[in-house]
Amino acid sequence: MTKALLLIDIQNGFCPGGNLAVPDGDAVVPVANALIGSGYYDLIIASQDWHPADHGSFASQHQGKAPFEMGELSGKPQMMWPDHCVQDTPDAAFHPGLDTAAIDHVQRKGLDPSVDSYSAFRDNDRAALTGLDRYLREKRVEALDVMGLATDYCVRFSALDAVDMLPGIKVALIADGCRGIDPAGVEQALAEMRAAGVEIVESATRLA
Ligand code: VGL
Ligand code: ZN
Repeated sequence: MTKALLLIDIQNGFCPGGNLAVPDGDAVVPVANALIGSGYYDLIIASQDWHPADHGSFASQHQGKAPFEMGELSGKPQMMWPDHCVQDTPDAAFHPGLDTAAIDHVQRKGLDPSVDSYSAFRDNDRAALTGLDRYLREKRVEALDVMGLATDYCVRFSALDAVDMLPGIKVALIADGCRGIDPAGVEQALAEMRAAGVEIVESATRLA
């Protein structure tokens, strides 16, 4: 069975010191490295939030808006984020402790300034695909483990899209390999993923 690990947005921007730091975000790095080193996976894939400097999810692009307020983007409700993960800046780079040499495929997302893209598979309008679903089909992936940052945003939407867009693939969440922005959001995200058929597991089950 072809098994893949999908590492979501393990970037400086989402780790302590980053522009959109997730509490304890860098704690996922040793979990990712242990899973990579275990030999359990046939493929290691990493997504990378990769925004232009004028991305419409940034509060800085909206008159009178502050980060973490709701606003609008292209006529739809949108969380206003601090400027983060701007292309070719250190904030967008993978965490320096991550074993990036082991990554087989990088999927960038969030390039279109007019729409956000929490999922590594498609934008928040579910219109433009990134191509990751096609890549996983081409590689005949049968089991996909998802982990990274942030549980309540990009991890959640990526895992839900994997179930939706890749029927027949077993999708699991590596719970100890994730950290979230908002505790209530994390609880809701876990419930949604579980309800959608995502198996919630600990990394130890892959390291045995
Ligand atoms: C993310 C908010 C904005 C994430 C990305 O990686 O979870 N969250 N951009
Ligand atoms: Zn972003």
